[in-house]
Amino acid sequence: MVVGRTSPSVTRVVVLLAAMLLLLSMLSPSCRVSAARLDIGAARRREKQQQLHPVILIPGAGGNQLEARLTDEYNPCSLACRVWPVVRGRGGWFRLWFDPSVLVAPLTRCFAERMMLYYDRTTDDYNNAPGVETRVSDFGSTSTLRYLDPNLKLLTGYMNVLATTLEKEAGYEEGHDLFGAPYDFRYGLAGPGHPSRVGSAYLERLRKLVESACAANGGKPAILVAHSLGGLYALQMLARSPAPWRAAHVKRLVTLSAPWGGSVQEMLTFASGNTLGVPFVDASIIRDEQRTAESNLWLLPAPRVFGNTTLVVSRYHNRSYSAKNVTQFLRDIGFAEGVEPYRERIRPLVESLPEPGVPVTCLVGTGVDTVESLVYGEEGFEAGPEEVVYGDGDGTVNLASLVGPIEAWSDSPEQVVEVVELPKVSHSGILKDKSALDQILRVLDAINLNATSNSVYSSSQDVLY
Ligand SMILES: *[C@@H]1O[C@H](CO)[C@@H](O)[C@H](O)[C@H]1NC(C)=O
Ligand SMILES: *[C@@H]1O[C@H](CO)[C@@H](O)[C@H](O)[C@H]1NC(C)=O
Ligand SMILES: *[C@@H]1O[C@H](CO)[C@@H](O)[C@H](O)[C@H]1NC(C)=O
Ligand SMILES: CC(=O)N[C@H]1CO[C@H](CO)[C@@H](O)[C@@H]1O
Repeated sequence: MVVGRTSPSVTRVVVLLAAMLLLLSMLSPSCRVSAARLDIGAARRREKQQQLHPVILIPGAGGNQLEARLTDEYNPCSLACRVWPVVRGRGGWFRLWFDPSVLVAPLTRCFAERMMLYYDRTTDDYNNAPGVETRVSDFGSTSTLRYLDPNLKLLTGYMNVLATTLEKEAGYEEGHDLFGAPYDFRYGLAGPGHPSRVGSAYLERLRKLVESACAANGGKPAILVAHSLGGLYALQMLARSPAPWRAAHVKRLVTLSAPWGGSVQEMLTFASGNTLGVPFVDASIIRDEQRTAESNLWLLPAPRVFGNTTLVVSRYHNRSYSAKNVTQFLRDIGFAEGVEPYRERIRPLVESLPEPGVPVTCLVGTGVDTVESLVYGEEGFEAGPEEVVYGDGDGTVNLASLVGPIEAWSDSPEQVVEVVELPKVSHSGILKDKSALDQILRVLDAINLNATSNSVYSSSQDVLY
């Protein structure tokens, strides 16, 4: 364990820092794929005797792009928010996430009020802010997954390195056997008996995409490659589909950094907001927005993984909180509105982790300092943590959450689970790290070349460059 100062990162705000770093590094050579690699891809494509199993990429939270449109019902908090953005597309649509203007102080508030979700008790479901319509564009394509901002193609974005590697080194082709399944990452899913209009519609859309990808590729079942929150969605889609459907349509689920049991860092997000130390962004504004996202409740540490372990201490309240005390924690940080949806919708959802019912490969980064517990002082939660204790994980998700829950699946004889640990690979670094990309190519090759593998657990120390 390492004791130190507050460390960065929240899945959703991760992109803020990424944007800044990318802006700074725009002039330096990017991860261009070399000419030699291009030749391998071309040769593979020529030699392609048979069709490949189609691949569907499912991004993590911050890797999705959202568009918004404002209607007459919209009640802006300021004049700036009434007129911003000045330039809007056909039908009034503009980019809501990710848009770098969020870094400009007066506009952070516009961003936050448009991003906020509202829990409606009467319908027991989440909605957008009044007067704000949102949409996920280019569903089915990997285009929005590849660039932070599609208008700035100079930026090597979220899943671009991965998608490009699949094209250049495994012979995949966009729109033919390579697809993307973006979603509105603010919404989540709920336990049995509770509606999730937006989340459930996404699962249905994903199912249809899987079916059409199979149909377009000679009936070959698809390989789902999902990052972070995308892994939780993919798992729920599979678990909520009939076994014959899974067998016919999905060959394997490959997850990258999936937070199966949530992460302690989410408690920091709820208590203090998390701007990753990016200047100009007001943490309290971002925090209030982050609290309303149902997906953030979903990512709070799950009791079945974290048990009684003390995760947060508040000296002001003279209390300590484990994953079993999340409702008390939400009250004490001043977010009582979150208690009911958490207790009714999220708790039952995270109580158990269903088996996917298709073979799974889980790639996880380890050995990166990850928030393990937080101590808040006499000043209370507003003042930020006095002490942050770090433990093992991928920098965002704790090791216990990355591997613990899926180990239970290995007890089931029909469930094939392969866990690959990637030392020193961070939560989002897994999308670019060579050792991770090599593992993904290995899995795809094994399937496409019809090789068999009996390994149930492997460690990839040997493939680290
Ligand atoms: C958690 O607390 C309960 C009751 O306080 C106790 O019975 C149980 O043994 C504890 N579990 C662990 C893992 O410490
Ligand atoms: C904090 O709680 C402990 C045990 O519950 C108690 O002994 C102590 O007096 C409390 N301190 C304050 C300041 O309330
Ligand atoms: C946390 O949960 C445990 C077990 O349910 C309980 O004994 C304890 O009083 C709770 N603590 C707080 C601060 O709510
Ligand atoms: C690992 C794998 O996919 N093996 C398959 C190879 O092809 C034969 C015949 O089509 C299948 O029966 C195997 O399952």
